[in-house]
Parts: sequence; structure tokens; C-alpha cells
Amino acid sequence: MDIRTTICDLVLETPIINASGVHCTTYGQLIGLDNNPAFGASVSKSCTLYPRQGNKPPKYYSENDISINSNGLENKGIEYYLEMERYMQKPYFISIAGFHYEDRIEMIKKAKDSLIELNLSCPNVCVRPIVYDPERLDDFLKYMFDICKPKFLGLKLPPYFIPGDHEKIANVIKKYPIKFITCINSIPDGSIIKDNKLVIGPNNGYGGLGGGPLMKAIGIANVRKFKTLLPEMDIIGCGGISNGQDVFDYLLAGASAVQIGTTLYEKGHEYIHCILEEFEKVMKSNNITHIGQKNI
Ligand code: RRO
Repeated sequence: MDIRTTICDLVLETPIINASGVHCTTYGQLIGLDNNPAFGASVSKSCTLYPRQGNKPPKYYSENDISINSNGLENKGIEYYLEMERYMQKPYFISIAGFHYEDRIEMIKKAKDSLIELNLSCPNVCVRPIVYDPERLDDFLKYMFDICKPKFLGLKLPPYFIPGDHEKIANVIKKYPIKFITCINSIPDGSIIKDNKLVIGPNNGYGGLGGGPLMKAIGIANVRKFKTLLPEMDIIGCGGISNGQDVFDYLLAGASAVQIGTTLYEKGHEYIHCILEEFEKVMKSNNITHIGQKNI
């Protein structure tokens, strides 16, 4: 059985990647991802021009497969993640976030020869992400692509829920040389109360939700919508993946690879091997010999 996949001609030995934010902030964590054969690629913590401590703890909580975070872009700065490239053997995406046109552009210029996942959908920095407004997204992408010529840039999108929103965003995306999209970032502005208290502190207890079957349903819906609207686009599915069947379902929906966040955080690296083994069994029981066959 062949479980290799491709993201716009880039070959991954397995279809599993970590989701940005989980075990990908430090040198040791990134090397851990690179050394785990269950991952076909890795992605860094979303970064900014300069290092940031992010929000104050408690800023992460999880229970029953559901997580909430208000990390606030804690990261070591773009130079650190660029430097990591020399130690990584497998495809390694630098997740670029930032706050304004100019800092994002400065980072994209620095990373122009790298694999970039451009994260314009962070839910925790108290500004309305531009990916919710097609006109603002269009304006930024035009400005950026006029100045920068990144070799390999994909976009990390937030969950869209309202009929018609996917079409508007897809119409913007198709104007630019975007190599892939990742659907979806966490669900913004969730809030969890436990034992009469908010479980996270920053931003008045609001944060991005991840994990679990509801997240998976929303992630699958976004992948399906965008695959229909942008049939040639490679899509990385993300949200609520905790077993091999979940991986298979995302590929059936139209994803070429998946990212795993909450389950990696909760269950650790070894568990990703179990997910990959389960995925291979699901492939076999469906008589699929390679990804790409029958929409998978
Ligand atoms: O750092 C964060 O708070 C964060 C980011 Br950049 C993101 O894209 N998604 C998320 O759930 N948290």
C-alpha cells in the first residue's frame, strides 16, 4: 500500500502533519516531529517578526477531546524558524502570522524560498482576522503578491459557517498563486466553564476551540466546500482528527493531507503511529491501494 501524498508536487511520505501550535515552538519539539516517521511533514508554531511570550497562563485547557487555547502567538520569531530549516529532513512549513501588512510582508520576503503556511486566521489577538472579509483579504493578497514572490505559499483559513462565505473567499483565492489551503483553524471565541470558573484566563476567558466530532464535522464541511469551489487546489484538512477513520474521512472529503492538533497534544507522538496504522487498515478494508484513488 502506498500512503504517500502530494501537496502541489511536494511529496509527503504520509498524509499526517502536526497542526501549527502543537509541539512545534522549540528546536527540540520540531526535531521531535521531524524524527517521527508517522508525520509526512511538519509545520512551525505561527510566528511573528520578533519573539513573543504570548498571553499569560492559564491559556490552554482540554477535556473529553475538546481543547480551548488563547496562546496569543507565543513564538521565537521568524529567524528562529528559518534557521530550523537546516535541521529538518522532511518538508517543513513555516507558519507566518503577524499583525499588519508590513510585518507580514517583511516575513514573507525573508521566507520567500521556504514552504510557507500563511496564517491570517489567528483567533486570539483581539483584531478581526482579515480572512473573514473578502475585500480585505483581496487587498492584502494583491499588495503582498505585487511585492513578494514566495516560492510556495499556502493559506490557513478559519472555519466559515455562513452559506455564501466560502464562495466569496474562493473567488479571492483563485486570483493568486496560492499553492494550498489548510481548513480549518480553531473555532474563535469559544468559552468553557468548569467548576464555576472560566478554564482559561486571557481575553476574558475566550479562545479558539479544537478537537472532537463537532470540530471534525465543521472541518470536513469546509474541505468539501472549498474542494468543490477550487477543484485544482490542494487542501490540508484540520479539525477533530483522533483516529485513522477520521484521516480517511478528510481525504474522502477532498483533502490531500491532514493536520492533527488536539490529539497530538493530549496523547503524544506515539499515538500518531496508532492513527497511521488505523488509517492503513481503513484503506485496506475499502480496497484502496494509494491516496488519490477514487477521490482518496
Ligand atoms: O497563538 C494562538 O493563540 C493561536 C493561533 Br496563532 C492560531 O492560529 N490558532 C489558535 O487557535 N491559537
